[in-house]
Amino acid sequence: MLTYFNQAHVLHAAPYEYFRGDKVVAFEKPERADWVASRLRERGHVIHSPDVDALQVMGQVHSERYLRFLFTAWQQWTALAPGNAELAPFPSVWPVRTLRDDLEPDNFTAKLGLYSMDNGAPILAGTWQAVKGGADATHAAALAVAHCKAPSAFALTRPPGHHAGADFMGGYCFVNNAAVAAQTLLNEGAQRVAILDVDYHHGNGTQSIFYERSDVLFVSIHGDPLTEYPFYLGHVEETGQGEGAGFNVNLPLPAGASVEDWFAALDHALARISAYAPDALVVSLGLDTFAGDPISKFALQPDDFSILGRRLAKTERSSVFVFEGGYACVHLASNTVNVLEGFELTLL
Ligand code: OKP
Ligand code: ZN
Repeated sequence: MLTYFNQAHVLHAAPYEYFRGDKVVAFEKPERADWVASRLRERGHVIHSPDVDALQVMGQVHSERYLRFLFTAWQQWTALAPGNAELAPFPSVWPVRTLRDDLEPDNFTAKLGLYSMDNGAPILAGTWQAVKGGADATHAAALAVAHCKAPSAFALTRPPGHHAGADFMGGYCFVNNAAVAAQTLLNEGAQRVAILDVDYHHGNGTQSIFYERSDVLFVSIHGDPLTEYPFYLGHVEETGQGEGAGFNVNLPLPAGASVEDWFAALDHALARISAYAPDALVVSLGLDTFAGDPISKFALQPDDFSILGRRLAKTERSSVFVFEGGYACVHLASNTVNVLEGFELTLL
């Protein structure tokens, strides 16, 4: 599959994350994307570097103050104290209910908390470049599909994006690449775009960005937020608001759900997408539904990823695949390629 690879991704490499009360080696690491890139090359897929600038589209799905903060955060942080370049600033205070989020404080830690949903997205020296490169790769993939250079394209990038909202980072995510892809397709003439999020974790950022819009249908299959990250969004009754009423579909499954139940949810998702009759499809392609994923609890096997690709192809929509989660080092690359090849071979 035509792939746009964000080579700047290596510039964002968190040394550790907080997990079950402990500091552990980060699950979301540069090798993830490199493994997938090598596997794609081995299998003869063409990999391009993005040669476009996504900044304008990023501004359509994120707030200006948030993007300005992301762009300047490392510089603000290192200007504060001489040793700061050796440290990763994690947020430690958040404006939850009753606290004001309309005013941007002067204090750096306060700003960091204002723009974060959790402590899972540390700002590092190269974070902006990595994240901007990811948005560029996604923009390029969406442009290629919009301009009919290919029926489908893959944005191979990290860190992932689907937890990032218009105004906040979190859950490893900074810029919502799926939203960038959908907005690009609309800008290029699509009337309606569907986003299918198959990552194990609910795409709260994507849902919230499009919650009051009818030009983007968001459909997600994920672990029940009552027990699974991101916890505070992703329930069945969240169906959209205002203009967007009826254009948000959550299909949560209990942690430990069977493969059969997962594919039943997929059928339901695809039926909803089909009824919407979108001009294009964006797939938030998380591979953490794999049985061997270290932080997730679904049970898909390698062959199931080929089946997923085949079922997606049956929708016969121009499709942009955006890489999201997936943390099982040994199988991540082959599972990803199984989806993409399952899709392409069915189209042929
Ligand atoms: C990202 B994606 C905070 C991080 C807690 C977050 C999981 C994010 C998954 N310490 N874990 O949807 O695969
Ligand atoms: Zn995930």
